[in-house]
Amino acid sequence: MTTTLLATLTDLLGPDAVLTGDDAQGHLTDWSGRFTGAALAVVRPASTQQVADVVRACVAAAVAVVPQGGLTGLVGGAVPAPGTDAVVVSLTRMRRIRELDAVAGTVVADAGVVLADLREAVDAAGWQFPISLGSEGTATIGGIVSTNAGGTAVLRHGMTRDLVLGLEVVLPDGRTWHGLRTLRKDNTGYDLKQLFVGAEGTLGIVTAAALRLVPATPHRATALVALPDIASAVDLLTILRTHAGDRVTAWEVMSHTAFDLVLTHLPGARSPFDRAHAWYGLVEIAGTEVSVTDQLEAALGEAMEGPATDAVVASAGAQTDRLWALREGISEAQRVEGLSIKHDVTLPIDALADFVEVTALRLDEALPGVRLVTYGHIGDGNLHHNLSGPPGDDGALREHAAQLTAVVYDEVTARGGSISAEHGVGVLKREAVARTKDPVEIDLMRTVKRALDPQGMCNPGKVIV
Ligand code: S2G
Ligand code: ZN
Repeated sequence: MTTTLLATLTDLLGPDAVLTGDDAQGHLTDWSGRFTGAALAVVRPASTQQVADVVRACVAAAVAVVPQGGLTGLVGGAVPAPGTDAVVVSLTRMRRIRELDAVAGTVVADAGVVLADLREAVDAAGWQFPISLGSEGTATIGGIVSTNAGGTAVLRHGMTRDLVLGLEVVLPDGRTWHGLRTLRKDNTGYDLKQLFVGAEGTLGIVTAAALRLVPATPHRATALVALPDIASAVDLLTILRTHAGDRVTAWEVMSHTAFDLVLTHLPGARSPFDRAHAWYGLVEIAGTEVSVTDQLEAALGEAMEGPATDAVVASAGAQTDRLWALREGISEAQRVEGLSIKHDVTLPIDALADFVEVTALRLDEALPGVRLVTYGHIGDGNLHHNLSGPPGDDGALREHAAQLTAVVYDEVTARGGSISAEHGVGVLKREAVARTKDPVEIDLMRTVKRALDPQGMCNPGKVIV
């Protein structure tokens, strides 16, 4: 069966677009480095028609397909699950921006378009596509749609889900759903596109997306704020909004542990403050008027009377970039430091401070010296409550990983939070989601999966058990 399928795929796509053996290796481990799969082949179709042809061939051979974009995921969602025979379908050859409507503020892009390239093309047309990720130089449009990616501007513009107007999807039976409408209003039945956003390729292969753009905000005012604790970051969100309303585009928080890792590992990184602080916040206010700087300074003036202990306002582009690099460098800095146990969680905003305090105690009981590399999108209630081992002791962290994660998820669930805010479920969180989510919700998700993919063709072993 395998050789017949490989021959069919090669006939369909040409030999250069069917990778096996060593040629396929670069497609089999995701960004986290924790998940490596095995594939019968990795194929690189050049069109939606070719994707549909591949799916039909795999259906005939009863071999599953695993859709793949830039492979920047962290939960094993885009590589074959352990023990599954599959063909990886990489969308990275499909990189056309099909249409950009600078009047309506919409864009239609192939799944393989790199996020940074889309953002650049849209900027040039006087708009912006506001999904901003550290991995945007590699992440693809199909990938951010399939994982419902978030990033640092969710506070103002929402997640990818909020920006999708229509989709083109190759379904598990090989049919293509041509749903690339850019209409703002279309109330003609179920909102089918939302089934596929965040489904991680388990209901079909997203081959293109029609996306909503937002007006450009050329004036950005950015500041790094020193804080005594995370509760102050929550208090400051109210002050920022009082002064700048919906122009508050980002409000990111970092523990000193996270901040210090960046100072250690990011070449040229240095703190703008003359002493260390317990927590740091990065705020960005953006708009069409220069007054955003006045609004930021007024907000910081009030903040210095209360929750803030110091603040530095970026005076120009280069300093803005340096402040953002302190935040965007955390993920890489923690990777350089060693093993990172990641917890991408959401909590009610008023529960964040208590969650951090209680988990710090419980985690240190479980593994004395464990380091909380906590940072994230405070306005969304989303923390990356990532753990590094006691200095130089990744072994102890690896040994206690399951116990430490159980503590974090236990405290999240107890506060009505979510154990996956923006990174999705993949392989990593499938069991935990099945354990913690409402059984009716699990049953509904299984019903949808059975209805759309009765043969279990698309991305088996991911998202739902
Ligand atoms: C971020 C990146 C993933 C991680 O930087 O906001 O989503 O936790 C994270 O390393
Ligand atoms: Zn994040």
